Amino acid sequence: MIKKCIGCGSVLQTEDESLRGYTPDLKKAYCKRCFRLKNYGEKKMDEKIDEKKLLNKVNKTRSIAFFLIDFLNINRETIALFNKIKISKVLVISKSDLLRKEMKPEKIKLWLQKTYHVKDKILLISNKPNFKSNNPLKVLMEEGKKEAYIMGITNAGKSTLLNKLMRENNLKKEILTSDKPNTTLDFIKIRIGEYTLIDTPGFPYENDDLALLKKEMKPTSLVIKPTTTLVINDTRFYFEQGNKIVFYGSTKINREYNKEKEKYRYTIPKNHDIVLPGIGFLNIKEPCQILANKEDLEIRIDSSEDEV
Ligand SMILES: Nc1nc2c(ncn2[C@@H]2O[C@H](COP(=O)(O)OP(=O)(O)OP(=O)(O)O)[C@@H](O)[C@H]2O)c(=O)[nH]1
Ligand SMILES: [Mg+2]
Repeated sequence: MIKKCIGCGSVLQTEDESLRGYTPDLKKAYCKRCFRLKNYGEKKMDEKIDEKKLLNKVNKTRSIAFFLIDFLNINRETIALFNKIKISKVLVISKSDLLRKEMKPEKIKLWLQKTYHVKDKILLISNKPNFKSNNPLKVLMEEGKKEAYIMGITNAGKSTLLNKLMRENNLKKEILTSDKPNTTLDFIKIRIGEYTLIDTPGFPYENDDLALLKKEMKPTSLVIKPTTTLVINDTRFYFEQGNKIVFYGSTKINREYNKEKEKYRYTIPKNHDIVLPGIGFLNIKEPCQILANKEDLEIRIDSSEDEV
């Protein structure tokens, strides 16, 4: 009989230590990798998740998909991934405890509809008890579905959501969660009453800063002097005129200034954001011209209260 690791969903095996699911003893609940990740925070295997295979499999079903993204990772690229899901789908903003308190759910939903043309249901969730989360099980009931895939980019909080739902329904099982990418490696089926929820491996996402933001997102005001280049990680913005801008995202990222001119010109309209995928965004109130080192920067309407 096939037995799966309860931590990552891999089929347990005793044959090859270099492959997924290895355990020295098939009686164990976790594979060696998950045991080490759970107990020592260690993660050695560099896992590859096959995005196409995952989507093909889900798109062949009649289930519903909940796609999780945290607010700082909402951008063109992640919304494009969401749109590759062809069955009924729901966009779930995870880790909503990290949102600024002024950001009201209804405004965020309107902004998503306007900016990214999201036509599907939108939920806001958090694993923190003081945040009033929407309940995905309620959506299943409303939609008359019995089975749901919990999808999303890696580290979005999919397994954490399932653990929370299991706890609330007095189920003891616990899927492994961590702030490292690709913790879940295969489908993990969970039965909650009449519903089946399936945890899935996260979509790979090029970003080293996924888990840096731990507390409520605080804006950082930046005063930019004329002819100055603002450098945030590997993205550079040369400002011809001075400007006052606000950075939303983790304060732990690398930020510095220099004077180098860059290649690609952008005209930023009033009240727009420059998106730094996975890192955050720069909120520009006053229209300006910038030169950047990247050709395909995403510029979008900002999500602040007054604009939506
Ligand atoms: N602040 C906050 N952190 C959360 C929340 N949900 C999950 N996290 C943290 O986010 C990290 C990733 O959580 P996981 O549940 O492992 O994410 P996942 O989507 O299953 O990740 P993969 O299996 O790698 O695709 C962990 O460190 C969690 O503690 C939340 O609601 N709020
Ligand atoms: Mg997971």
